[in-house]
Amino acid sequence: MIVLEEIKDCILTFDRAKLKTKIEEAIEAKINPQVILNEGLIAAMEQVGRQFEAGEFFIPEMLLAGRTMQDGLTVLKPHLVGKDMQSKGKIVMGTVKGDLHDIGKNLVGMMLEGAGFEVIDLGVDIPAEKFVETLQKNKDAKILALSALLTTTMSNMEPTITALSKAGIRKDVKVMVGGAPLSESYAKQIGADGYAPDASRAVNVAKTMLSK
Ligand code: B1M
Repeated sequence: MIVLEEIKDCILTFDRAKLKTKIEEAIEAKINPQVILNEGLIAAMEQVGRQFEAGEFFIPEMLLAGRTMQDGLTVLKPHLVGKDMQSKGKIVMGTVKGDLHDIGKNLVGMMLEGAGFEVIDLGVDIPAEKFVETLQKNKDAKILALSALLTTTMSNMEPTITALSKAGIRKDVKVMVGGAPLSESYAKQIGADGYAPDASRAVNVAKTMLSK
C-alpha cells in the first residue's frame, strides 16, 4: 500500500509533520492500526538498523528516526490500544542498565496500559537496585518487565533477577523479558518467568502471568 511506503519514507527522512498527516490518512483509509505499526513504523526502524550497519546512517540519524517514530506512535496510540479500563494489576518496567533504547519498551508499556495494566515506567539505563527499590515501594506490583536491545546489555537482566532474590522479593514478582536480541530459551536460561517477542504478545504474557 502506497501510504505505508510513505509512512516508512517519513521516518527515513525524519519528516515528523508529514508522518502525522500520513498516519491520519492511513487511519481514514481504514488500514488496521497494527498494520500501520508493523508495516510502516517498525519496518522503517528495521531499515534504519540496516542502513546503520551498512554505514549509511550514523548515531544522529538513528536518533532522529527514533524521535520521528515516537511522534508517530503518539498519533497512532489512541487507535492502537484498547479501552479496557478495569485495572488488571501493576507492572514495573524499564530498559536495563547500560541500554538507552526505549522505543520498543514504550510500545510495550503503551499496549499494557491499553489492556488495563497500571505501568510504572522507570525509563532507560536502570540499575538492578532501582528495580528492587521500586518493587519494594510498590508491593502490589506483581510483574517486572525488562527490556534490552543490545547483546551487550541483555546480560544485565540476569543480575537484576538475582538482585530480586537477594532482596527476598523474587517469589512475589513475575519477571517478563523482551527485546530484539532475546529469545525464549535465553529467558529460561536467566531464570525469567516469561518472554514476549513483541508488544501485543507481551500483553498476553502479562495476562497469563497474573492468572496463574
Ligand atoms: Co541502536 N542499535 N545503538 N540506537 N538502534 C540497534 C538495536 C542495532 C540492532 C542497530 C544495528 O546495528 N543494526 C544495534 C545493536 C546490535 C547488537 O547489540 N546486536 C544498535 C547499536 C549497536 C547501538 C549503539 C551501540 C551504537 C553506537 O553507539 N555505536 C548505541 C547504544 C546506546 C546504548 O543503548 N547504550 C545505540 C544507540 C541508538 C540510539 C540512541 C541512537 C537510538 C535509540 C533511540 C531510542 O530508543 N529512543 C537507536 C536506534 C533507534 C536503533 C534501531 C535503529 C531501532 C530500535 C527501535 O526502536 N526499533 C535498532 C535497529 C533495529 O532495531 N533493527 C538499533 C523499533 C522498536 C519498535 O523495536 O525496540 O525491537 P524494538 O522493540 C520491539 C521488540 O524487541 C519487543 O517489542 C517491541 C515492539 O514490538 N520488545 C519487548 C522490546 N522490549 C520488550 C520488552 C518485553 C517484551 C517485548 O517485555 C518486557
